[in-house]
Amino acid sequence: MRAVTDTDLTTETDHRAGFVGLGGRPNVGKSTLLNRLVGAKLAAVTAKPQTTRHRIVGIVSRPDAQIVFVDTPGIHTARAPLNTRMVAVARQALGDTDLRVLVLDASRGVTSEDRIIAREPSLAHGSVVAVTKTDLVDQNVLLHVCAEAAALVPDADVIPVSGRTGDNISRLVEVIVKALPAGPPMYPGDQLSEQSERFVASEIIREKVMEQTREEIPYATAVVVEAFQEHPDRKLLVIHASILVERASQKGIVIGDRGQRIRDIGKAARLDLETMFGCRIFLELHVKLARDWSKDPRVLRELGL
Ligand SMILES: Nc1nc2c(ncn2[C@@H]2O[C@H](COP(=O)(O)OP(=O)(O)OP(=O)(O)O)[C@@H](O)[C@H]2O)c(=O)[nH]1
Ligand SMILES: [Mg+2]
Repeated sequence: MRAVTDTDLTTETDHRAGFVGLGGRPNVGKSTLLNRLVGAKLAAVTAKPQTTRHRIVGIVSRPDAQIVFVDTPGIHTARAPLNTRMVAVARQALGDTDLRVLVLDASRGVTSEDRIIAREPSLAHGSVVAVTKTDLVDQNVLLHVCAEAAALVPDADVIPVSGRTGDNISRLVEVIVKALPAGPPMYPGDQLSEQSERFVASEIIREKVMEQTREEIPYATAVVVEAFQEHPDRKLLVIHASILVERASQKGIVIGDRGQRIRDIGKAARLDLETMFGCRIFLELHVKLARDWSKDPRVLRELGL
């Protein structure tokens, strides 16, 4: 035991900490916002809706506050088992936060889906609305969307931001910090996320698969890291990953003509993995038929869903 000093008392009463959920419809820019807020690429981002499938944590630590951001899958009307699980993950993750940020897309305005989602129990009592993608609209449109957002969630702080350019992000952070409960940090100050390196690697690869395929393929694929071997002194990481497909016909599409597509996916993923892990990467990708994996509770569980 040790004597309580003035410094301890100041720290305990002034420090704020909490979990802050980022929720909203698919494709509004939640993951881009998470990556920008944390200053690291933790979540996969693609132009296609329903990119995020898991709860993704990103931690911001400062002397006066620790904000644990929780990125979530987009909430949508889900019928298929994978989608149902994604929406359940989003609701559960948002429900377990201290503060929720409803994310809206300035370039789309407030849509009927946004109106339904704003009333979700998991997002209700959200006192902050982030209207993102402000770089895509002019000032008049932005004012209009912010007014609609304010009417949608009365008493909320409506903050226009751009996840892409970083515009007004510091204002969003200040508003969030003010709304957090007092409390000590929950994670070590240098911890950025909760996800394992294997998971981060699988998401980087999945992002490239989703970006480089079309129609049903982005939704019929998943990535499993089979091996993740760090060489001594960490100059090289050897990663073996399987890209799961649901049907035999999808295998050839992912592999591409004479293997071109899988090579492109591998190259793009390797470059991002090297940046992420700060070392050379040897990446081996393998396309594996896991028939109807997205409907199989066992596989979904293995994928953490
Ligand atoms: N111009 C612009 N584009 C953005 C911004 N934020 C996100 N985007 C783009 O919008 C698309 C969707 O972004 P995500 O961050 O993946 O959106 P999300 O809400 O996480 O989507 P889901 O994971 O599918 O729910 C991508 O093409 C992003 O590059 C922004 O501030 N400005
Ligand atoms: Mg996302």
